[in-house]
Amino acid sequence: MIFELINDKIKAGKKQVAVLVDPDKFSGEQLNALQCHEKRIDLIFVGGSFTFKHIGDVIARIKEMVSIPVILFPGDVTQLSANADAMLMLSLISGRNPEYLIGNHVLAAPRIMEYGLEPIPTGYIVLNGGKKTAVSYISNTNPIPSEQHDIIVATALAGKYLGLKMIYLETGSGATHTASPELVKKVKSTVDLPLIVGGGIKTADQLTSLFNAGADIAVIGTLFENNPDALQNILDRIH
Ligand code: 1GP
Repeated sequence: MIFELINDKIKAGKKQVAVLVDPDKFSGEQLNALQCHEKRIDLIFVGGSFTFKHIGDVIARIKEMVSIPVILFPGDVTQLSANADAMLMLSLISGRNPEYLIGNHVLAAPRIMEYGLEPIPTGYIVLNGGKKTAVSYISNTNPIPSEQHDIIVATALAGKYLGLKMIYLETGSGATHTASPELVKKVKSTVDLPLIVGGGIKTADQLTSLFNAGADIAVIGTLFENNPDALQNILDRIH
């Protein structure tokens, strides 16, 4: 079970790096980099707010070459595949759009069961990361202003009380800034759930300060997409 694996690493005090693959932009260079750093990448997330390529084919290509767990990070019900090891069952709890709180989940549920996928219930909290991102536009939701710490912490806490198993703090793909370490610390100390942080991470320093503040999993997407080799430097620094 992938959730158990994630939790065991957290209990052992290990911070985890997740690399985000957008199926539309997947390349041979990315595959090489995943192979090259296989031992130092903990998870591969696959998906995005807006993709059209066949997600199952991309996952099959990855799984042929690397044994890192692949977790679906689906933007909608078209992004499901039995080839993945698990999926983030995302509730977009920062938003007020019922389609992203229950509508898509109803459509997806029979296929999740048929595929035998492990769903990991995750509270997805989108923060204002400095510019309008695809996730806000496509989901038709407003991000929470990132300085509104009390609202963000309360949202994460509500997610915990609703039974969600992980919290994902997101400033959006390609964000100009990440969630602040101060905010990460507040969320983690109030809501003791596995905490994923993503959006705008470009340097080892950012990664380290998010980890030190309490993030358990940091997601790197755009940097890996634009320059797969950049991963080397970051992984060297943090390991
Ligand atoms: C986006 O959190 C991820 O959903 C990763 O963001 O693309 O900015 O790394 P970046």
